Amino acid sequence: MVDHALDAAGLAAAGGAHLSGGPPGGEDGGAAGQDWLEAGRKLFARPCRFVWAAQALAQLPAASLPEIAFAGRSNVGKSSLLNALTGQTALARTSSRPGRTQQLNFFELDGRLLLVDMPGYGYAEAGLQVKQDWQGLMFAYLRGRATLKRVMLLLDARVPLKPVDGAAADLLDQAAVVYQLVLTKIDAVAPAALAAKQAEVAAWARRRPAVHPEVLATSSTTGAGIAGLRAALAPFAIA
Ligand SMILES: Nc1nc2c(ncn2[C@@H]2O[C@H](COP(=O)(O)OP(=O)(O)OP(=O)(O)O)[C@@H](O)[C@H]2O)c(=O)[nH]1
Ligand SMILES: [Mg+2]
Repeated sequence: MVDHALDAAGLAAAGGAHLSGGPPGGEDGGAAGQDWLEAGRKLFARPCRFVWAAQALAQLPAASLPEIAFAGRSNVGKSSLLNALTGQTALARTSSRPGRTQQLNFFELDGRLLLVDMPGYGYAEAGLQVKQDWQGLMFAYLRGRATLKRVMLLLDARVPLKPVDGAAADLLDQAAVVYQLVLTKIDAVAPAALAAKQAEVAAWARRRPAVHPEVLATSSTTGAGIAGLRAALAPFAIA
Protein backbone atom coordinates (compact mmCIF):
# COMPACT_ATOMS: atom_id res chain seq x y z
CA MET A 1 0.00 0.00 0.00
CA VAL A 2 0.88 3.61 0.14
CA ASP A 3 3.74 4.22 2.48
CA HIS A 4 4.29 7.93 2.22
CA ALA A 5 3.66 9.94 5.34
CA LEU A 6 2.87 13.60 5.10
CA ASP A 7 2.80 16.16 7.83
CA ALA A 8 0.72 19.30 7.71
CA ALA A 9 3.63 21.36 6.41
CA GLY A 10 4.17 18.88 3.63
CA LEU A 11 0.56 19.11 2.60
CA ALA A 12 0.69 22.89 2.58
CA ALA A 13 3.82 22.75 0.47
CA ALA A 14 2.03 20.35 -1.85
CA GLY A 15 -0.39 23.10 -2.62
CA GLY A 16 -3.53 22.09 -0.78
CA ALA A 17 -3.43 25.12 1.46
CA HIS A 18 -2.20 27.97 -0.64
CA LEU A 19 -2.81 27.09 -4.25
CA SER A 20 -6.44 27.16 -5.16
CA GLY A 21 -6.14 24.17 -7.42
CA GLY A 22 -6.99 25.95 -10.60
CA PRO A 23 -4.46 26.91 -13.19
CA PRO A 24 -4.16 30.65 -12.56
CA GLY A 25 -5.06 32.41 -15.73
CA GLY A 26 -7.16 29.54 -17.01
CA GLU A 27 -6.48 26.83 -19.50
CA ASP A 28 -5.06 29.08 -22.18
CA GLY A 29 -4.23 32.28 -20.38
CA GLY A 30 -1.03 33.46 -18.77
CA ALA A 31 2.35 31.98 -18.02
CA ALA A 32 1.22 30.54 -14.66
CA GLY A 33 -1.70 28.79 -16.39
CA GLN A 34 0.69 27.32 -18.92
CA ASP A 35 2.95 26.11 -16.09
CA TRP A 36 0.07 24.21 -14.46
CA LEU A 37 -0.99 22.75 -17.79
CA GLU A 38 2.52 21.42 -18.25
CA ALA A 39 2.69 20.20 -14.65
CA GLY A 40 -0.65 18.42 -15.10
CA ARG A 41 0.40 16.88 -18.38
CA LYS A 42 3.60 15.53 -16.86
CA LEU A 43 1.94 14.27 -13.68
CA PHE A 44 -0.79 12.35 -15.47
CA ALA A 45 1.70 10.87 -17.92
CA ARG A 46 3.25 9.05 -14.97
CA PRO A 47 2.12 5.55 -13.94
CA CYS A 48 -1.16 5.22 -12.10
CA ARG A 49 -2.18 2.00 -10.41
CA PHE A 50 -5.05 0.62 -8.43
CA VAL A 51 -4.02 0.24 -4.79
CA TRP A 52 -7.10 -0.30 -2.64
CA ALA A 53 -10.84 -0.83 -2.53
CA ALA A 54 -12.98 -0.09 0.50
CA GLN A 55 -16.52 -1.24 1.04
CA ALA A 56 -16.75 0.03 4.59
CA LEU A 57 -15.21 2.83 6.59
CA ALA A 58 -13.12 0.37 8.57
CA GLN A 59 -11.47 -0.70 5.30
CA LEU A 60 -10.19 2.73 4.31
CA PRO A 61 -6.44 2.82 3.73
CA ALA A 62 -4.39 4.75 6.26
CA ALA A 63 -4.48 8.42 5.39
CA SER A 64 -1.22 9.33 3.68
CA LEU A 65 -1.02 11.03 0.30
CA PRO A 66 -3.31 13.91 -0.61
CA GLU A 67 -6.56 12.59 -2.09
CA ILE A 68 -8.89 13.81 -4.80
CA ALA A 69 -12.30 12.15 -4.88
CA PHE A 70 -14.56 11.87 -7.92
CA ALA A 71 -18.18 11.96 -6.86
CA GLY A 72 -21.45 12.25 -8.72
CA ARG A 73 -24.62 10.48 -9.71
CA SER A 74 -24.46 6.96 -10.94
CA ASN A 75 -23.52 6.84 -14.63
CA VAL A 76 -22.30 10.46 -14.72
CA GLY A 77 -18.92 9.25 -15.97
CA LYS A 78 -16.64 9.20 -12.91
CA SER A 79 -14.74 6.04 -13.83
CA SER A 80 -14.49 7.10 -17.48
CA LEU A 81 -13.04 10.45 -16.42
CA LEU A 82 -10.40 8.72 -14.32
CA ASN A 83 -9.40 6.65 -17.32
CA ALA A 84 -9.29 9.73 -19.55
CA LEU A 85 -7.18 11.64 -17.02
CA THR A 86 -4.64 8.86 -16.71
CA GLY A 87 -4.70 7.97 -20.39
CA GLN A 88 -5.67 4.38 -19.64
CA THR A 89 -8.65 2.61 -21.08
CA ALA A 90 -9.44 0.19 -18.29
CA LEU A 91 -7.87 1.45 -15.07
CA ALA A 92 -11.31 2.06 -13.56
CA ARG A 93 -14.19 -0.16 -14.64
CA THR A 94 -16.98 1.55 -16.51
CA SER A 95 -20.39 0.46 -17.69
CA SER A 96 -23.40 1.81 -19.51
CA ARG A 97 -25.49 0.42 -16.66
CA PRO A 98 -25.61 2.58 -13.53
CA GLY A 99 -24.17 1.18 -10.33
CA ARG A 100 -20.94 -0.19 -11.82
CA THR A 101 -18.59 1.14 -9.12
CA GLN A 102 -19.63 -0.25 -5.76
CA GLN A 103 -16.64 0.55 -3.58
CA LEU A 104 -14.28 3.41 -2.94
CA ASN A 105 -11.46 2.58 -5.34
CA PHE A 106 -8.09 4.20 -4.66
CA PHE A 107 -5.58 4.79 -7.45
CA GLU A 108 -2.06 6.00 -6.75
CA LEU A 109 -0.60 8.41 -9.28
CA ASP A 110 3.19 8.47 -9.42
CA GLY A 111 3.42 8.01 -5.64
CA ARG A 112 2.27 11.63 -5.34
CA LEU A 113 -1.50 11.70 -5.33
CA LEU A 114 -4.42 9.37 -4.66
CA LEU A 115 -7.42 9.47 -6.98
CA VAL A 116 -10.59 8.02 -5.51
CA ASP A 117 -13.32 6.63 -7.75
CA MET A 118 -16.54 6.66 -5.77
CA PRO A 119 -19.76 4.72 -6.15
CA GLY A 120 -22.44 6.87 -7.69
CA TYR A 121 -25.35 8.22 -5.71
CA GLY A 122 -28.97 8.45 -6.78
CA TYR A 123 -29.10 5.03 -8.37
CA ALA A 124 -32.81 4.42 -8.27
CA GLU A 125 -32.82 0.73 -9.12
CA ALA A 126 -30.40 -0.37 -6.41
CA GLY A 127 -31.94 -2.17 -3.50
CA LEU A 128 -32.57 0.04 -0.50
CA GLN A 129 -29.97 -1.69 1.64
CA VAL A 130 -27.31 -1.52 -1.06
CA LYS A 131 -28.13 2.11 -1.64
CA GLN A 132 -27.90 2.96 2.04
CA ASP A 133 -24.61 1.07 2.37
CA TRP A 134 -22.91 2.82 -0.56
CA GLN A 135 -24.24 6.23 0.24
CA GLY A 136 -23.51 5.89 3.93
CA LEU A 137 -19.91 4.97 3.13
CA MET A 138 -19.59 7.71 0.57
CA PHE A 139 -20.92 10.43 2.82
CA ALA A 140 -18.93 9.25 5.83
CA TYR A 141 -15.77 9.26 3.73
CA LEU A 142 -16.43 12.73 2.32
CA ARG A 143 -17.17 14.13 5.74
CA GLY A 144 -14.33 12.63 7.70
CA ARG A 145 -11.25 12.12 5.58
CA ALA A 146 -8.35 14.29 6.75
CA THR A 147 -6.26 13.88 3.61
CA LEU A 148 -9.12 14.65 1.22
CA LYS A 149 -7.97 17.82 -0.53
CA ARG A 150 -10.73 18.29 -3.04
CA VAL A 151 -13.85 16.63 -4.34
CA MET A 152 -14.61 16.83 -8.01
CA LEU A 153 -18.41 16.77 -8.15
CA LEU A 154 -19.42 15.57 -11.58
CA LEU A 155 -22.60 16.70 -13.30
CA ASP A 156 -23.87 15.28 -16.57
CA ALA A 157 -24.06 18.09 -19.14
CA ARG A 158 -26.98 16.34 -20.85
CA VAL A 159 -29.38 16.11 -17.94
CA PRO A 160 -30.96 18.58 -15.51
CA LEU A 161 -29.56 18.93 -12.01
CA LYS A 162 -31.27 16.54 -9.63
CA PRO A 163 -32.19 16.90 -5.95
CA VAL A 164 -29.54 14.28 -5.09
CA ASP A 165 -26.89 16.56 -6.59
CA GLY A 166 -28.09 19.27 -4.24
CA ALA A 167 -27.91 16.83 -1.32
CA ALA A 168 -24.31 15.94 -2.17
CA ALA A 169 -23.36 19.61 -2.51
CA ASP A 170 -25.10 20.39 0.80
CA LEU A 171 -23.09 17.72 2.53
CA LEU A 172 -19.82 19.06 1.15
CA ASP A 173 -20.77 22.60 2.11
CA GLN A 174 -21.62 21.47 5.64
CA ALA A 175 -18.42 19.47 5.94
CA ALA A 176 -16.46 22.46 4.52
CA VAL A 177 -14.80 20.19 1.98
CA VAL A 178 -13.83 22.29 -1.04
CA TYR A 179 -15.37 20.86 -4.16
CA GLN A 180 -15.27 21.75 -7.81
CA LEU A 181 -18.03 21.14 -10.33
CA VAL A 182 -17.12 19.24 -13.47
CA LEU A 183 -19.54 18.87 -16.36
CA THR A 184 -19.18 15.52 -18.12
CA LYS A 185 -20.16 14.22 -21.57
CA ILE A 186 -19.98 17.63 -23.22
CA ASP A 187 -19.44 15.86 -26.56
CA ALA A 188 -23.12 14.96 -26.40
CA VAL A 189 -24.50 18.50 -26.19
CA ALA A 190 -24.55 21.31 -28.76
CA PRO A 191 -22.52 24.46 -27.98
CA ALA A 192 -25.59 26.58 -27.18
CA ALA A 193 -26.97 23.94 -24.83
CA LEU A 194 -23.57 23.67 -23.15
CA ALA A 195 -23.41 27.41 -22.60
CA ALA A 196 -26.91 27.33 -21.08
CA LYS A 197 -25.90 24.39 -18.88
CA GLN A 198 -22.79 26.19 -17.66
CA ALA A 199 -24.88 29.23 -16.76
CA GLU A 200 -27.42 27.03 -14.95
CA VAL A 201 -24.71 25.27 -12.96
CA ALA A 202 -22.88 28.51 -12.15
CA ALA A 203 -26.14 30.00 -10.82
CA TRP A 204 -26.81 26.82 -8.83
CA ALA A 205 -23.33 27.09 -7.30
CA ARG A 206 -23.38 30.78 -6.52
CA ARG A 207 -24.70 30.57 -2.99
CA ARG A 208 -22.78 27.46 -2.04
CA PRO A 209 -19.96 28.30 0.36
CA ALA A 210 -17.48 25.50 -0.28
CA VAL A 211 -17.64 25.32 -4.05
CA HIS A 212 -14.71 26.40 -6.22
CA PRO A 213 -15.87 29.21 -8.50
CA GLU A 214 -14.66 27.69 -11.76
CA VAL A 215 -16.90 25.08 -13.42
CA LEU A 216 -14.90 22.72 -15.61
CA ALA A 217 -16.35 21.10 -18.74
CA THR A 218 -15.06 17.76 -19.96
CA SER A 219 -15.55 14.86 -22.29
CA SER A 220 -13.85 11.54 -21.67
CA THR A 221 -14.80 10.54 -25.20
CA THR A 222 -13.16 13.43 -27.09
CA GLY A 223 -10.65 14.52 -24.43
CA ALA A 224 -12.11 18.03 -24.29
CA GLY A 225 -11.25 19.75 -21.00
CA ILE A 226 -9.04 16.92 -19.79
CA ALA A 227 -5.82 18.98 -19.95
CA GLY A 228 -7.52 21.70 -17.91
CA LEU A 229 -8.69 19.17 -15.33
CA ARG A 230 -5.17 17.75 -15.05
CA ALA A 231 -3.90 21.30 -14.50
CA ALA A 232 -6.50 21.86 -11.78
CA LEU A 233 -5.39 18.72 -9.95
CA ALA A 234 -1.62 19.08 -10.35
CA PRO A 235 -1.21 21.55 -7.44
CA PHE A 236 -2.38 18.89 -4.98
CA ALA A 237 0.31 16.32 -5.78
CA ILE A 238 3.26 16.21 -3.44
CA ALA A 239 6.47 17.45 -5.01
N1 LIG B 1 -20.84 10.45 -24.71
C1 LIG B 1 -20.12 10.23 -23.61
N2 LIG B 1 -20.37 9.15 -22.84
C2 LIG B 1 -19.62 8.99 -21.72
C3 LIG B 1 -18.59 9.88 -21.36
N3 LIG B 1 -18.05 9.47 -20.20
C4 LIG B 1 -18.69 8.33 -19.86
N4 LIG B 1 -19.64 8.03 -20.77
C5 LIG B 1 -20.52 6.86 -20.75
O1 LIG B 1 -21.34 6.93 -19.60
C6 LIG B 1 -21.56 5.62 -19.06
C7 LIG B 1 -21.19 5.59 -17.59
O2 LIG B 1 -19.81 5.80 -17.46
P1 LIG B 1 -19.03 5.41 -16.12
O3 LIG B 1 -17.68 6.03 -16.23
O4 LIG B 1 -19.08 3.94 -15.85
O5 LIG B 1 -19.91 6.19 -15.03
P2 LIG B 1 -19.77 6.19 -13.43
O6 LIG B 1 -20.11 7.57 -12.98
O7 LIG B 1 -18.44 5.66 -13.04
O8 LIG B 1 -20.94 5.21 -13.01
P3 LIG B 1 -21.13 4.37 -11.63
O9 LIG B 1 -19.84 3.66 -11.34
O10 LIG B 1 -22.23 3.42 -11.95
O11 LIG B 1 -21.51 5.35 -10.58
C8 LIG B 1 -20.74 4.68 -19.93
O12 LIG B 1 -21.60 4.11 -20.90
C9 LIG B 1 -19.72 5.58 -20.58
O13 LIG B 1 -19.28 5.11 -21.82
C10 LIG B 1 -18.34 11.02 -22.22
O14 LIG B 1 -17.48 11.87 -22.00
N5 LIG B 1 -19.15 11.13 -23.32
MG1 LIG C 1 -17.94 4.11 -11.82
